[in-house]
Amino acid sequence: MFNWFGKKSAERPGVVAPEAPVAESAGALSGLRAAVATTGKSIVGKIVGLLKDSTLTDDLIDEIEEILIRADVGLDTATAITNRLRQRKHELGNPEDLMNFLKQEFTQILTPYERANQLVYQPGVMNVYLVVGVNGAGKTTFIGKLANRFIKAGKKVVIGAGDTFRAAAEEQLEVWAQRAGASFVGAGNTKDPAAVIFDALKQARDIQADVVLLDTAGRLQNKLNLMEELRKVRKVIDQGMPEGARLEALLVLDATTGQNALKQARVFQETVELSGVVLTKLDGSAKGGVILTIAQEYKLPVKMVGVGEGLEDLKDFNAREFIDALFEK
Ligand SMILES: Nc1nc2c(ncn2[C@@H]2O[C@H](COP(=O)(O)OP(=O)(O)O)[C@@H](O)[C@H]2O)c(=O)[nH]1
Ligand SMILES: [Mg+2]
Repeated sequence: MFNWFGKKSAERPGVVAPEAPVAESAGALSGLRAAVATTGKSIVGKIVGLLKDSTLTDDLIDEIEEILIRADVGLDTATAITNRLRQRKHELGNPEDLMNFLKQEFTQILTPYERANQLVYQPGVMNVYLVVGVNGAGKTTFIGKLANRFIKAGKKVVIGAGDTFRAAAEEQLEVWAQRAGASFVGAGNTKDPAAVIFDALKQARDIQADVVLLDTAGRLQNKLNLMEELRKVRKVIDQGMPEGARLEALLVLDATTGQNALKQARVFQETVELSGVVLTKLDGSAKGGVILTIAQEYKLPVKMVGVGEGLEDLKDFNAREFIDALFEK
């Protein structure tokens, strides 16, 4: 396992920068809320429906477990919750008590990650964000959205097209860079992602960029190649970051593929020390329960969520807001 926060970074992050990348707009809150609504219906709505005119029996608890699993709360997490529910079923006579119990359970799972939920940006140094994840998860789109955010906050942004596997991937990223107004470093003639990332970091040093966003390819079919590639990338980043620069490695996960994506995520976790997760396509996904699994079983904070395909469709994750939205009637 590599230490992604490497020797060049001043200290391990975790402290949220006083200067957040962008002030939250009023729309941000409703964005997360709207995106979580489908998951809320698929968990809380269904459970309330179950309980309407009956008491909490073991059969009902089994059904609750199934509902949780279907919403992509992982098996271990769902079982742990329902085991505790079995122990306390006599105290939880009505739907409201049960909702409070679930709310408490979810809060307990997410609270330890509350401080880590925010993407760290440290003013005055170069902030490098390496973006990893399987193909189609939404890496390139996320980079475009994040670039847009930082640019709007007045930051100088360089984007490096480290996905050299598909030519179309580079073009797509360049379009996003143009839309956001970020500097773009493409692959040119090379097929070597490490070389592109080397160039991007050089460009970032030359123009004294505040932010460097590095895209990567996510071909899991060849796990060894992928790991080898990421190791090389890691080495180049370490060499290319100026003194004091800080690095975050963000895993992009597709909320609609839930548990499957998570299994694949292990590969990245084995290779890179991840600082957090970006959960994309939460809009319309009924599987937002995966956020609980990410915390409980992967010990990772969700930092941001994608709630659509547009430039502005990126929201900061906030555990309290997420839980409130889940339980909203
Ligand atoms: N609805 C929705 N679609 C998204 C979101 N993020 C990405 N996508 C779509 O998912 C597809 C794959 O995204 P892309 O960024 O190319 O994935 P990559 O292969 O990981 O770089 C594209 O069609 C995106 O428009 C999101 O938050 N919501
Ligand atoms: Mg891509």
